[in-house]
Amino acid sequence: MKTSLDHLAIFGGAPEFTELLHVGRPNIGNREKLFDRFNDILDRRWLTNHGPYVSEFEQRIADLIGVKHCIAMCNATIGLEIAFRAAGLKGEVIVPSMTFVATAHALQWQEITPVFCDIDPDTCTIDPNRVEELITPRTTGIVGVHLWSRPCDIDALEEIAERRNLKLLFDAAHAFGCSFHGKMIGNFGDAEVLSFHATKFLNSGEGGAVVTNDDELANKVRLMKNFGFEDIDKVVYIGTNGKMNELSAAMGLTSLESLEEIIAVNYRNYKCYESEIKRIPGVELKLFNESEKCNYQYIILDLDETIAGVSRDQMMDILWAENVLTRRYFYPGCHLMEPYRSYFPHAGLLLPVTNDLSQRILAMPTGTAISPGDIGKIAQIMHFVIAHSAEVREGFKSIQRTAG
Ligand code: T4K
Repeated sequence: MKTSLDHLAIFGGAPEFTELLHVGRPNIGNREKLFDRFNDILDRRWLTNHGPYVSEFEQRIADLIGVKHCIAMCNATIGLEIAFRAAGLKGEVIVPSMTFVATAHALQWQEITPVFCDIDPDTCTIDPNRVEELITPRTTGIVGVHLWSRPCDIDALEEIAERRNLKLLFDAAHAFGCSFHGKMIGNFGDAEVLSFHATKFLNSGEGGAVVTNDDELANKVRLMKNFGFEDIDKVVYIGTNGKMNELSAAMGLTSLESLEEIIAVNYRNYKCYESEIKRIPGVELKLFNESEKCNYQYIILDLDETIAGVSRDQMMDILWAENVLTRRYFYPGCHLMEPYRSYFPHAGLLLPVTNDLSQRILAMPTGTAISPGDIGKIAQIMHFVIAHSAEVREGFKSIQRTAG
Protein backbone atom coordinates (compact mmCIF):
# COMPACT_ATOMS: atom_id res chain seq x y z
CA MET A 1 0.00 0.00 0.00
CA LYS A 2 1.13 3.53 -0.67
CA THR A 3 1.87 5.71 2.34
CA SER A 4 -0.20 8.72 1.31
CA LEU A 5 -3.96 8.97 1.93
CA ASP A 6 -4.39 10.38 -1.57
CA HIS A 7 -4.99 6.96 -3.05
CA LEU A 8 -8.03 6.38 -0.82
CA ALA A 9 -11.07 7.14 -2.92
CA ILE A 10 -12.52 9.47 -0.32
CA PHE A 11 -9.38 11.63 -0.59
CA GLY A 12 -9.22 11.68 -4.38
CA GLY A 13 -7.96 8.27 -5.54
CA ALA A 14 -9.80 5.69 -7.64
CA PRO A 15 -11.85 3.09 -5.74
CA GLU A 16 -9.94 -0.09 -4.89
CA PHE A 17 -12.79 -2.22 -6.28
CA THR A 18 -14.23 -1.55 -9.71
CA GLU A 19 -17.40 -3.54 -8.88
CA LEU A 20 -19.52 -2.93 -5.82
CA LEU A 21 -19.07 -5.44 -2.97
CA HIS A 22 -22.41 -5.48 -1.18
CA VAL A 23 -23.45 -6.91 2.14
CA GLY A 24 -26.45 -9.12 1.41
CA ARG A 25 -25.51 -10.15 -2.16
CA PRO A 26 -27.87 -13.07 -2.85
CA ASN A 27 -26.52 -16.60 -3.17
CA ILE A 28 -27.86 -17.97 -6.44
CA GLY A 29 -28.46 -21.71 -6.79
CA ASN A 30 -28.33 -23.81 -9.96
CA ARG A 31 -29.96 -21.69 -12.70
CA GLU A 32 -30.84 -24.61 -14.96
CA LYS A 33 -32.75 -26.34 -12.18
CA LEU A 34 -34.45 -23.07 -11.30
CA PHE A 35 -35.56 -22.47 -14.90
CA ASP A 36 -36.77 -26.08 -15.13
CA ARG A 37 -38.92 -25.45 -12.11
CA PHE A 38 -40.18 -22.13 -13.51
CA ASN A 39 -41.13 -23.90 -16.76
CA ASP A 40 -42.89 -26.58 -14.80
CA ILE A 41 -44.89 -23.93 -12.92
CA LEU A 42 -45.84 -22.19 -16.15
CA ASP A 43 -46.81 -25.48 -17.84
CA ARG A 44 -48.95 -26.43 -14.86
CA ARG A 45 -50.50 -22.92 -14.65
CA TRP A 46 -50.57 -23.07 -10.90
CA LEU A 47 -48.79 -19.98 -9.60
CA THR A 48 -49.80 -19.59 -5.97
CA ASN A 49 -52.33 -20.72 -3.29
CA HIS A 50 -50.79 -23.86 -1.78
CA GLY A 51 -49.17 -25.24 -4.93
CA PRO A 52 -46.99 -28.35 -5.01
CA TYR A 53 -43.68 -26.47 -4.82
CA VAL A 54 -44.78 -24.63 -1.68
CA SER A 55 -45.82 -27.95 -0.09
CA GLU A 56 -42.50 -29.53 -1.04
CA PHE A 57 -40.59 -26.52 0.28
CA GLU A 58 -42.47 -26.64 3.60
CA GLN A 59 -41.77 -30.36 3.96
CA ARG A 60 -38.06 -29.99 3.13
CA ILE A 61 -37.62 -27.16 5.65
CA ALA A 62 -39.51 -29.06 8.36
CA ASP A 63 -37.38 -32.18 7.74
CA LEU A 64 -34.16 -30.22 7.85
CA ILE A 65 -35.05 -28.55 11.14
CA GLY A 66 -36.78 -31.59 12.59
CA VAL A 67 -39.88 -29.55 13.44
CA LYS A 68 -43.50 -30.67 13.14
CA HIS A 69 -44.94 -27.74 11.20
CA CYS A 70 -43.48 -25.35 8.65
CA ILE A 71 -45.89 -22.80 7.18
CA ALA A 72 -44.34 -20.91 4.29
CA MET A 73 -45.00 -17.16 4.12
CA CYS A 74 -44.62 -14.36 1.59
CA ASN A 75 -41.97 -12.83 3.89
CA ALA A 76 -40.84 -12.98 7.51
CA THR A 77 -42.46 -9.68 8.50
CA ILE A 78 -45.94 -11.02 7.72
CA GLY A 79 -44.82 -14.30 9.31
CA LEU A 80 -44.01 -12.43 12.53
CA GLU A 81 -47.32 -10.55 12.47
CA ILE A 82 -49.29 -13.75 12.00
CA ALA A 83 -47.28 -15.73 14.56
CA PHE A 84 -47.72 -12.97 17.16
CA ARG A 85 -51.46 -12.78 16.54
CA ALA A 86 -51.94 -16.55 16.48
CA ALA A 87 -50.01 -16.88 19.76
CA GLY A 88 -52.38 -14.33 21.34
CA LEU A 89 -49.82 -11.60 22.04
CA LYS A 90 -51.37 -8.31 23.11
CA GLY A 91 -50.69 -5.48 25.58
CA GLU A 92 -46.91 -5.33 25.97
CA VAL A 93 -44.23 -7.60 24.56
CA ILE A 94 -40.56 -7.53 25.50
CA VAL A 95 -38.23 -7.40 22.52
CA PRO A 96 -34.64 -6.29 21.88
CA SER A 97 -34.07 -2.92 20.24
CA MET A 98 -30.97 -4.34 18.52
CA THR A 99 -32.86 -5.91 15.61
CA PHE A 100 -34.20 -5.09 12.17
CA VAL A 101 -37.14 -2.77 12.63
CA ALA A 102 -39.52 -5.42 11.24
CA THR A 103 -39.49 -7.22 14.61
CA ALA A 104 -40.87 -4.15 16.41
CA HIS A 105 -43.16 -3.13 13.54
CA ALA A 106 -44.81 -6.57 13.49
CA LEU A 107 -45.94 -5.88 17.06
CA GLN A 108 -46.83 -2.20 16.73
CA TRP A 109 -48.69 -2.85 13.45
CA GLN A 110 -51.30 -4.68 15.54
CA GLU A 111 -51.14 -2.20 18.40
CA ILE A 112 -49.05 -4.37 20.68
CA THR A 113 -46.50 -2.23 22.54
CA PRO A 114 -42.90 -3.28 22.01
CA VAL A 115 -41.00 -2.85 25.28
CA PHE A 116 -37.36 -2.56 24.32
CA CYS A 117 -34.91 -4.64 26.28
CA ASP A 118 -31.14 -4.30 26.38
CA ILE A 119 -28.79 -6.96 25.05
CA ASP A 120 -26.09 -9.02 26.69
CA PRO A 121 -22.66 -7.59 25.76
CA ASP A 122 -21.28 -11.06 25.03
CA THR A 123 -24.08 -12.67 23.01
CA CYS A 124 -25.45 -9.33 21.65
CA THR A 125 -28.92 -10.91 21.95
CA ILE A 126 -31.70 -10.03 24.41
CA ASP A 127 -30.36 -10.06 27.97
CA PRO A 128 -32.47 -12.41 30.14
CA ASN A 129 -31.26 -10.56 33.24
CA ARG A 130 -32.94 -7.39 31.96
CA VAL A 131 -36.13 -9.08 30.75
CA GLU A 132 -37.62 -9.76 34.14
CA GLU A 133 -37.50 -6.13 35.31
CA LEU A 134 -39.57 -5.09 32.27
CA ILE A 135 -42.48 -7.45 32.98
CA THR A 136 -45.69 -5.68 33.99
CA PRO A 137 -49.30 -6.91 34.38
CA ARG A 138 -49.79 -6.01 30.68
CA THR A 139 -46.92 -8.20 29.45
CA THR A 140 -48.04 -11.19 27.40
CA GLY A 141 -44.83 -12.37 25.80
CA ILE A 142 -41.14 -12.21 25.02
CA VAL A 143 -39.73 -12.13 21.50
CA GLY A 144 -36.06 -13.10 21.25
CA VAL A 145 -34.05 -12.40 18.11
CA HIS A 146 -31.29 -14.81 17.07
CA LEU A 147 -29.01 -12.06 15.85
CA TRP A 148 -26.36 -12.51 13.14
CA SER A 149 -26.71 -16.33 13.01
CA ARG A 150 -26.30 -16.56 16.79
CA PRO A 151 -29.01 -18.01 19.02
CA CYS A 152 -30.29 -16.13 22.07
CA ASP A 153 -29.82 -17.53 25.56
CA ILE A 154 -32.84 -19.76 24.93
CA ASP A 155 -32.58 -21.72 28.21
CA ALA A 156 -32.81 -18.59 30.36
CA LEU A 157 -35.66 -17.14 28.28
CA GLU A 158 -37.63 -20.39 28.45
CA GLU A 159 -37.22 -20.47 32.21
CA ILE A 160 -38.56 -16.89 32.59
CA ALA A 161 -41.42 -17.43 30.13
CA GLU A 162 -42.55 -20.58 31.90
CA ARG A 163 -42.28 -19.16 35.42
CA ARG A 164 -44.04 -15.89 34.48
CA ASN A 165 -46.60 -17.57 32.22
CA LEU A 166 -45.60 -15.65 29.12
CA LYS A 167 -45.53 -16.64 25.47
CA LEU A 168 -42.07 -16.98 23.97
CA LEU A 169 -41.44 -16.51 20.27
CA PHE A 170 -38.26 -16.08 18.27
CA ASP A 171 -37.42 -13.97 15.29
CA ALA A 172 -35.10 -16.46 13.59
CA ALA A 173 -34.72 -14.47 10.36
CA HIS A 174 -30.91 -14.81 10.57
CA ALA A 175 -30.69 -18.30 11.99
CA PHE A 176 -31.99 -20.86 9.53
CA GLY A 177 -29.50 -23.77 9.60
CA CYS A 178 -28.15 -22.90 13.08
CA SER A 179 -28.40 -24.99 16.23
CA PHE A 180 -28.56 -24.39 19.97
CA HIS A 181 -27.16 -27.16 22.19
CA GLY A 182 -27.25 -29.37 19.10
CA LYS A 183 -30.98 -28.83 18.41
CA MET A 184 -31.93 -26.91 15.28
CA ILE A 185 -33.31 -23.39 15.60
CA GLY A 186 -37.00 -23.62 14.73
CA ASN A 187 -37.82 -25.95 17.61
CA PHE A 188 -37.86 -23.44 20.43
CA GLY A 189 -40.53 -21.37 22.19
CA ASP A 190 -44.11 -21.32 20.95
CA ALA A 191 -42.98 -20.59 17.40
CA GLU A 192 -40.03 -19.25 15.45
CA VAL A 193 -40.05 -17.19 12.27
CA LEU A 194 -37.54 -17.64 9.43
CA SER A 195 -36.74 -15.26 6.59
CA PHE A 196 -35.88 -16.32 3.06
CA HIS A 197 -35.39 -12.78 1.78
CA ALA A 198 -32.87 -12.33 -1.06
CA THR A 199 -30.19 -11.25 1.43
CA LYS A 200 -30.58 -14.30 3.64
CA PHE A 201 -28.57 -17.53 3.79
CA LEU A 202 -31.36 -19.46 2.10
CA ASN A 203 -33.27 -17.27 -0.30
CA SER A 204 -36.52 -17.49 -2.18
CA GLY A 205 -36.39 -13.91 -3.45
CA GLU A 206 -38.93 -12.87 -0.85
CA GLY A 207 -40.20 -15.40 1.65
CA GLY A 208 -40.36 -16.66 5.18
CA ALA A 209 -41.88 -19.35 7.35
CA VAL A 210 -43.45 -19.88 10.73
CA VAL A 211 -42.14 -23.09 12.31
CA THR A 212 -43.61 -24.68 15.41
CA ASN A 213 -44.21 -27.98 17.20
CA ASP A 214 -47.60 -26.76 18.46
CA ASP A 215 -50.46 -28.31 16.41
CA GLU A 216 -53.10 -25.78 17.47
CA LEU A 217 -50.87 -22.78 16.81
CA ALA A 218 -49.86 -24.21 13.42
CA ASN A 219 -53.50 -24.60 12.47
CA LYS A 220 -54.26 -20.98 13.41
CA VAL A 221 -51.23 -19.73 11.47
CA ARG A 222 -52.32 -21.71 8.38
CA LEU A 223 -55.81 -20.20 8.55
CA MET A 224 -54.57 -16.67 9.21
CA LYS A 225 -52.14 -16.67 6.29
CA ASN A 226 -55.05 -17.51 3.96
CA PHE A 227 -57.68 -14.90 4.96
CA GLY A 228 -59.08 -17.31 7.58
CA PHE A 229 -60.50 -19.71 4.97
CA GLU A 230 -61.04 -23.18 6.40
CA ASP A 231 -62.79 -24.38 3.27
CA ILE A 232 -64.27 -22.94 0.07
CA ASP A 233 -66.51 -20.02 1.10
CA LYS A 234 -65.97 -20.79 4.81
CA VAL A 235 -64.05 -18.19 6.81
CA VAL A 236 -63.55 -18.99 10.49
CA TYR A 237 -60.92 -16.45 11.49
CA ILE A 238 -59.68 -12.98 10.77
CA GLY A 239 -56.84 -13.46 8.35
CA THR A 240 -54.58 -11.84 5.82
CA ASN A 241 -52.65 -12.88 2.74
CA GLY A 242 -49.36 -14.34 3.89
CA LYS A 243 -49.03 -17.01 1.22
CA MET A 244 -45.77 -17.87 -0.48
CA ASN A 245 -46.09 -18.19 -4.26
CA GLU A 246 -44.82 -21.06 -6.42
CA LEU A 247 -42.01 -19.04 -8.04
CA SER A 248 -40.55 -18.19 -4.63
CA ALA A 249 -40.88 -21.80 -3.51
CA ALA A 250 -39.05 -22.92 -6.67
CA MET A 251 -36.25 -20.48 -5.84
CA GLY A 252 -36.20 -21.66 -2.22
CA LEU A 253 -36.04 -25.32 -3.25
CA THR A 254 -33.20 -24.55 -5.65
CA SER A 255 -31.31 -22.64 -2.93
CA LEU A 256 -31.83 -25.59 -0.57
CA GLU A 257 -29.98 -27.84 -2.98
CA SER A 258 -26.90 -25.57 -2.73
CA LEU A 259 -27.02 -25.17 1.02
CA GLU A 260 -23.87 -27.13 1.84
CA GLU A 261 -21.86 -25.23 -0.79
CA ILE A 262 -23.09 -21.90 0.55
CA ILE A 263 -22.15 -22.85 4.12
CA ALA A 264 -18.69 -23.94 2.90
CA VAL A 265 -18.15 -20.58 1.17
CA ASN A 266 -19.45 -18.61 4.16
CA TYR A 267 -17.17 -20.60 6.47
CA ARG A 268 -14.16 -20.08 4.21
CA ASN A 269 -14.88 -16.33 4.18
CA TYR A 270 -15.33 -16.27 7.95
CA LYS A 271 -11.97 -17.95 8.52
CA CYS A 272 -10.35 -15.60 6.04
CA TYR A 273 -11.77 -12.55 7.84
CA GLU A 274 -10.64 -14.09 11.14
CA SER A 275 -7.02 -14.36 10.08
CA GLU A 276 -6.99 -10.92 8.43
CA ILE A 277 -8.84 -8.99 11.11
CA LYS A 278 -6.81 -10.19 14.06
CA ARG A 279 -3.88 -8.17 12.67
CA ILE A 280 -5.85 -4.91 12.74
CA PRO A 281 -5.69 -2.98 16.03
CA GLY A 282 -9.02 -1.86 17.45
CA VAL A 283 -11.11 -4.16 15.26
CA GLU A 284 -12.55 -7.44 16.49
CA LEU A 285 -14.42 -10.06 14.54
CA LYS A 286 -17.47 -11.44 16.35
CA LEU A 287 -16.71 -15.14 16.56
CA PHE A 288 -19.07 -18.06 16.04
CA ASN A 289 -19.40 -21.07 18.31
CA GLU A 290 -18.05 -23.68 15.91
CA SER A 291 -19.31 -26.58 18.00
CA GLU A 292 -22.86 -25.68 16.88
CA LYS A 293 -24.34 -25.87 13.39
CA CYS A 294 -24.16 -22.44 11.80
CA ASN A 295 -24.83 -20.73 8.48
CA TYR A 296 -21.89 -18.28 8.96
CA GLN A 297 -23.95 -15.71 7.05
CA TYR A 298 -23.12 -12.59 9.07
CA ILE A 299 -19.58 -11.26 9.37
CA ILE A 300 -19.70 -8.62 12.07
CA LEU A 301 -16.81 -6.39 13.10
CA ASP A 302 -16.66 -4.43 16.34
CA LEU A 303 -14.57 -1.29 15.97
CA ASP A 304 -13.23 0.36 19.12
CA GLU A 305 -12.53 3.98 18.23
CA THR A 306 -10.33 4.52 21.28
CA ILE A 307 -7.84 1.97 19.91
CA ALA A 308 -8.43 2.29 16.16
CA GLY A 309 -8.21 6.09 16.20
CA VAL A 310 -11.05 6.36 13.67
CA SER A 311 -14.76 5.95 14.26
CA ARG A 312 -16.85 3.13 12.84
CA ASP A 313 -18.65 5.67 10.63
CA GLN A 314 -15.38 7.10 9.27
CA MET A 315 -14.24 3.57 8.45
CA MET A 316 -17.58 2.88 6.80
CA ASP A 317 -17.36 6.07 4.69
CA ILE A 318 -13.91 5.10 3.48
CA LEU A 319 -14.96 1.55 2.65
CA TRP A 320 -18.02 2.81 0.77
CA ALA A 321 -15.81 5.15 -1.25
CA GLU A 322 -13.71 2.07 -2.12
CA ASN A 323 -16.95 0.34 -3.28
CA VAL A 324 -17.15 -1.92 -0.20
CA LEU A 325 -20.76 -1.42 0.88
CA THR A 326 -20.69 -2.43 4.53
CA ARG A 327 -23.82 -1.96 6.69
CA ARG A 328 -24.46 -0.93 10.30
CA TYR A 329 -26.79 -3.80 11.26
CA PHE A 330 -28.52 -2.58 13.42
CA TYR A 331 -27.97 1.14 13.89
CA PRO A 332 -29.34 3.13 15.64
CA GLY A 333 -31.62 0.56 17.31
CA CYS A 334 -35.39 0.45 16.92
CA HIS A 335 -35.93 2.75 19.92
CA LEU A 336 -34.33 5.60 17.96
CA MET A 337 -36.51 5.09 14.88
CA GLU A 338 -40.03 6.40 14.40
CA PRO A 339 -42.62 5.90 15.74
CA TYR A 340 -40.79 4.41 18.75
CA ARG A 341 -38.52 7.41 19.20
CA SER A 342 -41.56 9.65 19.72
CA TYR A 343 -43.59 7.09 21.69
CA PHE A 344 -40.76 6.23 24.11
CA PRO A 345 -38.31 9.16 24.17
CA HIS A 346 -36.56 7.84 27.28
CA ALA A 347 -36.23 4.19 26.20
CA GLY A 348 -32.51 4.64 25.59
CA LEU A 349 -31.87 5.13 29.33
CA LEU A 350 -32.42 1.40 29.79
CA LEU A 351 -30.42 0.39 26.72
CA PRO A 352 -26.77 1.28 27.41
CA VAL A 353 -25.32 -1.83 25.76
CA THR A 354 -27.50 -1.41 22.66
CA ASN A 355 -26.58 2.27 22.36
CA ASP A 356 -22.88 1.52 22.68
CA LEU A 357 -22.77 -1.50 20.36
CA SER A 358 -24.85 0.12 17.65
CA GLN A 359 -22.08 2.76 17.32
CA ARG A 360 -19.36 0.16 16.83
CA ILE A 361 -20.59 -2.69 14.66
CA LEU A 362 -20.14 -3.13 10.95
CA ALA A 363 -21.55 -5.96 8.83
CA MET A 364 -19.11 -7.00 6.10
CA PRO A 365 -19.71 -8.46 2.64
CA THR A 366 -19.59 -12.23 2.47
CA GLY A 367 -21.30 -15.08 0.61
CA THR A 368 -20.64 -16.53 -2.81
CA ALA A 369 -20.04 -13.11 -4.42
CA ILE A 370 -16.93 -12.46 -2.27
CA SER A 371 -13.50 -14.09 -2.69
CA PRO A 372 -10.63 -14.48 -0.21
CA GLY A 373 -8.70 -12.02 -2.40
CA ASP A 374 -11.45 -9.42 -1.88
CA ILE A 375 -11.29 -9.98 1.87
CA GLY A 376 -7.51 -9.54 1.85
CA LYS A 377 -7.87 -6.22 0.01
CA ILE A 378 -10.63 -5.01 2.37
CA ALA A 379 -8.39 -5.82 5.35
CA GLN A 380 -5.50 -3.97 3.72
CA ILE A 381 -7.62 -0.84 3.36
CA MET A 382 -8.73 -1.06 7.00
CA HIS A 383 -5.20 -1.65 8.19
CA PHE A 384 -3.93 1.33 6.23
CA VAL A 385 -6.68 3.61 7.55
CA ILE A 386 -5.95 2.70 11.16
CA ALA A 387 -2.18 3.01 10.70
CA HIS A 388 -2.81 6.56 9.40
CA SER A 389 -5.64 7.42 11.76
CA ALA A 390 -4.38 10.90 12.69
CA GLU A 391 -4.14 11.95 9.03
CA VAL A 392 -7.51 10.33 8.30
CA ARG A 393 -9.18 12.35 11.06
CA GLU A 394 -7.54 15.52 9.74
CA GLY A 395 -8.70 14.58 6.23
CA PHE A 396 -12.30 14.23 7.41
CA LYS A 397 -12.10 17.60 9.18
CA SER A 398 -10.94 19.31 6.01
CA ILE A 399 -13.71 17.60 4.00
CA GLN A 400 -16.20 18.95 6.57
CA ARG A 401 -14.68 22.45 6.37
CA THR A 402 -14.91 22.40 2.56
CA ALA A 403 -18.52 21.19 2.72
CA GLY A 404 -19.45 23.80 5.37
N1 T4K B 1 -36.18 -9.87 11.45
C1 T4K B 1 -34.86 -9.63 11.24
C2 T4K B 1 -33.92 -9.79 12.38
C3 T4K B 1 -34.41 -9.25 9.97
O1 T4K B 1 -33.10 -9.00 9.76
C4 T4K B 1 -35.35 -9.12 8.92
C5 T4K B 1 -34.93 -8.70 7.60
C6 T4K B 1 -36.70 -9.40 9.18
C7 T4K B 1 -37.08 -9.76 10.46
C8 T4K B 1 -37.76 -9.31 8.14
O2 T4K B 1 -37.57 -10.29 7.13
P1 T4K B 1 -38.28 -10.12 5.69
O3 T4K B 1 -39.70 -9.59 5.91
O4 T4K B 1 -37.45 -9.18 4.87
O5 T4K B 1 -38.30 -11.53 5.14
C9 T4K B 1 -32.31 -5.91 4.31
C10 T4K B 1 -33.40 -6.87 3.94
O6 T4K B 1 -34.34 -6.25 3.07
C11 T4K B 1 -34.12 -7.42 5.14
O7 T4K B 1 -34.84 -8.56 4.70
C12 T4K B 1 -33.12 -7.88 6.19
N2 T4K B 1 -33.76 -8.31 7.40
C13 T4K B 1 -32.19 -6.74 6.53
C14 T4K B 1 -31.16 -7.16 7.54
O8 T4K B 1 -31.50 -6.37 5.35
P2 T4K B 1 -32.11 -3.36 4.06
O9 T4K B 1 -33.02 -2.24 4.31
O10 T4K B 1 -30.75 -3.30 4.61
O11 T4K B 1 -32.11 -3.74 2.49
P3 T4K B 1 -31.27 -3.13 1.27
O12 T4K B 1 -32.18 -3.01 0.12
O13 T4K B 1 -30.54 -1.93 1.73
O14 T4K B 1 -30.25 -4.31 0.90
C15 T4K B 1 -29.30 -4.79 1.80
C16 T4K B 1 -28.04 -5.17 1.04
O15 T4K B 1 -28.27 -6.29 0.20
C17 T4K B 1 -27.46 -4.10 0.16
O16 T4K B 1 -26.05 -4.13 0.32
C18 T4K B 1 -27.85 -4.51 -1.24
C19 T4K B 1 -27.91 -6.02 -1.14
N3 T4K B 1 -28.89 -6.63 -2.04
C20 T4K B 1 -30.21 -6.58 -1.69
C21 T4K B 1 -31.16 -7.18 -2.50
C22 T4K B 1 -32.61 -7.12 -2.10
C23 T4K B 1 -28.48 -7.26 -3.19
O17 T4K B 1 -27.27 -7.29 -3.49
N4 T4K B 1 -29.42 -7.88 -3.98
C24 T4K B 1 -30.76 -7.86 -3.68
O18 T4K B 1 -31.56 -8.46 -4.41
O19 T4K B 1 -32.83 -4.67 4.62
